[in-house]
Amino acid sequence: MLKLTVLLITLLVIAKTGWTREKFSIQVNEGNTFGALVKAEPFTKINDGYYFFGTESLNWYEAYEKCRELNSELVTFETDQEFDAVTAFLTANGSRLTYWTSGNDLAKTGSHRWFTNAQRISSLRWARNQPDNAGQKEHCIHLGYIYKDSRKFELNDRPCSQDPNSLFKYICEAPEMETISIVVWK
Ligand SMILES: *[C@@H]1O[C@H](CO)[C@@H](O)[C@H](O)[C@H]1NC(C)=O
Ligand SMILES: [Ca+2]
Ligand SMILES: [Ca+2]
Repeated sequence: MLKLTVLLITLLVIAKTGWTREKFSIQVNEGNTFGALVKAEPFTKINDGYYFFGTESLNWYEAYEKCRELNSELVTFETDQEFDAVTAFLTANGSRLTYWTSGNDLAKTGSHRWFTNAQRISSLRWARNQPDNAGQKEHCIHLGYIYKDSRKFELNDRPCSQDPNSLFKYICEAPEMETISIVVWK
């Protein structure tokens, strides 16, 4: 009983006086605030993003699973600048292949969205007359040289699966980074 009373008083005193300073403070910031060296393999850094270029030809679902195995998702182009940077990288590397993105209108036909963030696709990088949902079967979005006379990478909708002519390479995008700083009193 006495022990308990002493403990209670001690606790009360501590609570009243309190500690005037926290031992440490934590701060979380978007991005790689201090430009720390980051080991990103197998991802390639392009501007602020990290991308993996899958070399197997797969349907959209298989491609998504491959990205999830790498703790990433199929690429989302939040801006056309990001699209231009990634396709410039491919062009510089001599690629004219076709690659899946996260874009689709599986939830509601005609409402094309990036699957990773549910944002409507407002890109100006569609190939001409696309998306056209040809044969009412095209619900997943890829990039490539869409027509014989295409001169650059553009977006197009194709069947997500069940189509031997819609097996594409894929681009995975790593999650964004945060910097956590811990400040302590010496
Ligand atoms: C870049 O080109 C090299 C050599 O052709 C090839 O091995 C590599 O897979 C290419 N990378 C991409 C992302 O296309
Ligand atoms: Ca992105
Ligand atoms: Ca199409």
